[in-house]
Amino acid sequence: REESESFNGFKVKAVINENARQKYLFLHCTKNDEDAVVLLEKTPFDSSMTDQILSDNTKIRQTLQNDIYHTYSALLPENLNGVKATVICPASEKHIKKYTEQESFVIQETAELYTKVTLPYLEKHAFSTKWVYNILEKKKEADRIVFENADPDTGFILLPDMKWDGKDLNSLYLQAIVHKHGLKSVRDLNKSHLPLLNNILEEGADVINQEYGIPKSKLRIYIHYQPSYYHLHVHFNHINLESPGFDADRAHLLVDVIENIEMNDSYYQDKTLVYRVREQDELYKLYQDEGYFVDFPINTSISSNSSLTAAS
Ligand code: M7G
Repeated sequence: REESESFNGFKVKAVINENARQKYLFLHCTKNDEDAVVLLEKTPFDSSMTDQILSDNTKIRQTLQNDIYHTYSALLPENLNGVKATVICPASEKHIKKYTEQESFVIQETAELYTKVTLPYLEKHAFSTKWVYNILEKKKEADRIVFENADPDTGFILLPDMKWDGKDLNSLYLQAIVHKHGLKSVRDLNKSHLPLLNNILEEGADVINQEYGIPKSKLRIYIHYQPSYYHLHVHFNHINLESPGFDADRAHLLVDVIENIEMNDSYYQDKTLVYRVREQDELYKLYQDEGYFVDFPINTSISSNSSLTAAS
């Protein structure tokens, strides 16, 4: 749906995250007394448009000249000067926290800790997966579906991720969302899901090659643990995309997941899984209550005479 609207009516309450290198700004706002999260991100250059970028339509103003060195501030024409804006409204407290910069901690989640702490948490506190069911039931984003295998057990829908502008192939980002209900995360996977996982890997990669001309050797295909949304989905990125989501403390490559399960049916039920939580995450608080961080006090200084204390 392309409609001309504006940000009239949005009031900024706080800057919750910003990054000059990655060129994004996340804001906590209100609109009509409802909380909103607004994510602003400069879009990549379109390298097929260099003729237009370096043309009369781009206005430049010199800021420095020294010998052969010249710098300018440049104003590109509107169609080449994009900012992607994502709005979450009404946003819950949890959404605001999700996008707020904060300290991270590593958790080594044993099978026991999963059952005792994590599972009760995600059954109670996880984000709603309404948007996922809207896609699976074709109520939303139906026109964006790139591929569907409609089998209820081994099928999935492949479509562009909300994070992708749909244009720049170097930042290609698609999601494969499984049709099967009840698979929360990698923790639930075993040999019975291999046909599903292999379909996603093979059919997903084939379709991306056909539709976008990007071969499997250029794709990073992975599952998050912990995910934000506990309905199994697989991330497909162009290998050139730098995204915080593929860090070692979150991303599990789909080929590894498949091979681990092939070797051991209960691999993901038995394995200690390592991941990052952030200080405002409910899960972090629950692990704190569990005494998980007791051996590694976070805010206490080592010793008042220690040089480490002075340096930190
Ligand atoms: P995740 O691993 O559960 O959590 O991935 P993360 O968001 O913390 O990475 C969910 C993925 O689904 C993310 O890459 C989101 O950008 C994407 N996503 C989230 N929503 C709400 C939507 C949506 O409404 N539509 C689409 N197409 N993608 C979404």
